[in-house]
Amino acid sequence: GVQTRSYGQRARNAKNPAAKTLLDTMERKKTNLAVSVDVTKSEDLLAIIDAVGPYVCLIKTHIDIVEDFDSTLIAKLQNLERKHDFIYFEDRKFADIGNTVALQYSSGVYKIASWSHITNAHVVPGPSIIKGLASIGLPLGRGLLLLAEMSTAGSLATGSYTEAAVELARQNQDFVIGFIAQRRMEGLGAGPEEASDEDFLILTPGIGLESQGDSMGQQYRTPRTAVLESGSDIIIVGRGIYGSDPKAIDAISGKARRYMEEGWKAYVERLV
Ligand code: 5IU
Repeated sequence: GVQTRSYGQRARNAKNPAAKTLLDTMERKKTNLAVSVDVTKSEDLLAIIDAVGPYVCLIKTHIDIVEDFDSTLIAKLQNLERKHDFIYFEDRKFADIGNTVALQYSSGVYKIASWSHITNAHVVPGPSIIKGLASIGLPLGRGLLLLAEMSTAGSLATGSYTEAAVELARQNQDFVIGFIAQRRMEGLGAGPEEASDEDFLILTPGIGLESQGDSMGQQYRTPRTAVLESGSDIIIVGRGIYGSDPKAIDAISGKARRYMEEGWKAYVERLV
């Protein structure tokens, strides 16, 4: 297993405001669960977030799949954020040159930087993508995750590509707060004996208790495998929670609670 300091200790050392808020929220609510809500109707999006809100530290969105999006949706999302005490992660996976991603992040229909505390980026373009996003996000206190690995079968983000993502993060520790990855990569800080104050969050999608994967290359591992064996800090769960019926709100709450309990139990075990 991989050991780390507690979320609360790490919150106290965090310099980026989004990372600090996230870690504080995890410690306060005792949850390392993020729910990924990939639904196309704003009514379903809001109902699912309201149902899982008590059990999560983070809600992951794909705002561009909402068919009936209008700007009032953002205010409704923010009301749920206040009601349930979590923050947002728009899973935008930016991948263009610095100037373009700065515009995509700040402008257009979605104005992601104005409401999403955290977003993410591919490292294919190199350091310029971080520079572009930081020009918008840093003044707003936002945080960035780099895609170091993916959960899909045959992912090309492995080996030296993953190592390059870690290197880019180290060079931009004010804005880059962590990674989307399947494990805590070798040599990253946050260990109990760690002298340096380097600390990156590991957020892991591809988590499911009942299914091994889907027909389009997704691969699932359990919360326990991710958190205890692989050193992940936050489990990201989508269809494992809302999958069978996005209208079955009681079942969705129940499943969120179960994933929260599994994720937290694995975290507590890793601390000792
Ligand atoms: N997602 C992955 N794997 C990855 C990355 C992102 O599944 O490597 I990077 C996203 C895609 C989807 C969510 O929005 O996380 C997982 O949803 P399910 O739990 O429904 O498979």
